[in-house]
Amino acid sequence: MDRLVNLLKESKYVIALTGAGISTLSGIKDFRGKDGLYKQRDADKIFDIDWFYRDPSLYYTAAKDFLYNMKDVSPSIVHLELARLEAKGIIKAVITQNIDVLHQKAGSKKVLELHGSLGKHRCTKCSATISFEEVAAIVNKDQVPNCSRCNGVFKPNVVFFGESLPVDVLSEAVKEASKADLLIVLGSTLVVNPAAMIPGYTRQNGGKVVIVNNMETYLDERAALRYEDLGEVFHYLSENI
Ligand code: CNA
Repeated sequence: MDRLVNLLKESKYVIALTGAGISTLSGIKDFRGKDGLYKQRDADKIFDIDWFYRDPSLYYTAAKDFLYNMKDVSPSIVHLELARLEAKGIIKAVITQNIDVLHQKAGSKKVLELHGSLGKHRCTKCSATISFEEVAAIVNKDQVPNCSRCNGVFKPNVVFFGESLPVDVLSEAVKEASKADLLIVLGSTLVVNPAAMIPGYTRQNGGKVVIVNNMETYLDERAALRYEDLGEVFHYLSENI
């Protein structure tokens, strides 16, 4: 891991690309990991936009215990270390596929949320907005949050499968990854596009990619360094950089 420490110290522009794996250390299930959500039946429907419009209770029921208990969830050592490395000037930005707002909770300043976040919910009919806390209170009573003005259903500001990514966030992420001389991919299977293509922009411009993930990814053979265990790597970094 000293090689990683040296690489982080030598690099001029380090970007992190994070996935659901880093939040398993905070107790939030990922999708494809060993205890991931995809082990459940019909899990692929939970974040599917057609299913959401057909039956929003499918999403809210599944997400209740896993995402709407967020006020009790603390950032993991990975979130905290990324914020510390940003404050030290080593990391320039975090590009995340996560929707759980834990990077901001940990103190990261520059966070690009490719798939949106649960911070806000918007009425699908009249576009009224409502806070996470208000929605969580309703969802935790096993109800679907509906708009008090028009009775439309509230949808989180999250990119569901079948929806496009916010263009401005994606283009900024591409710009940051292209500038990076080192991109560290953390806790992602790199199968969801276009996020999975982000490391390509770094490599295309001569930058290196490091992967920390306990399952294979399509980029493993092209990574400068590869590690399995996020907890182990970030404990080491916390003591050595
Ligand atoms: P994924 O496909 O579930 O991959 C996560 C990876 O992390 C898996 O390979 C795991 O094995 C690995 N992993 C888990 N814990 C560790 C650990 N301690 N050390 C090393 N590796 C570990 O998730 P992706 O992020 O690649 O997929 C993108 C989806 C997941 C995005 O659309 C997200 O919005 C979505 N998602 C987000 C959250 C969240 O915000 N916390 C939770 C679940 C899903």
